[in-house]
Amino acid sequence: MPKKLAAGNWKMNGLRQALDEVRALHDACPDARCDIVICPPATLIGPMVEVSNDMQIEVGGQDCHANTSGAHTGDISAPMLADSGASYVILGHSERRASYGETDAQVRAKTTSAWNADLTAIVCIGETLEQWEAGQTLDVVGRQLQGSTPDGATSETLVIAYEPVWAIGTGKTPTLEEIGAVHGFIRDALVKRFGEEGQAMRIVYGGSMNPKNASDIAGIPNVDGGLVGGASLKASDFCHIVKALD
Ligand code: G2H
Repeated sequence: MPKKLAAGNWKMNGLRQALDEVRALHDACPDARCDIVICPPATLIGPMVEVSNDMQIEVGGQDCHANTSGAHTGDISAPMLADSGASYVILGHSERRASYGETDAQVRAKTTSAWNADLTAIVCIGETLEQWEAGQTLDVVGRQLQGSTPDGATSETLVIAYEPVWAIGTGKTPTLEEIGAVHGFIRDALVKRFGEEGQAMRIVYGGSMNPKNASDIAGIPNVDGGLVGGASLKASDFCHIVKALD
């Protein structure tokens, strides 16, 4: 079974003072057995790497450009993230797909760029409420999975995050059975495409994961961790989730 991953997605939250939460997280969960990564805003990546240097906490970006450099005002490349000390990057989050029209092909190109910079890509996929209600979840997830991930993925370079869009920041989640069915479907697709390596790839759940539901979600087969937004901002809440995944 893959080692579980607790990934915090701080989104556009956090000034320097928020680094205290990283120290508090370390103090609260010093011996975590799962992998921990926090993806703060780009402005905090360097400072967070310094703070977490002696801790078992890795740092990631929330997006990268597909190119390594060039005239792309406001963007950050994968080598820049790596140069700041990041080791992961979230790609294709539904907020970026919705706000910036990111397509599967773009996410796939960004993933290749991330790999070239030795970053592990956390590629997000998930259906909207409309698609969920229309019973299209597996179609959408299967299409996004295929379209957003390049060939040659390994368990070291790729993490899949299943995030139903309607569960993000809403407090709503699918039932445990529903999450299990989608993760099982993703596992089958990964094994079909990547062989044995697909068995070892981590499939994490995201969408209103919190200290109350973390243990139940962590116990579902093929759930190898969580991508946690709001509940990763407070060390005490995130530590609860880390412990549930341990
Ligand atoms: C989903 C998740 C983090 P939240 O976006 O990726 O956010 O846990 O706040 O629903």
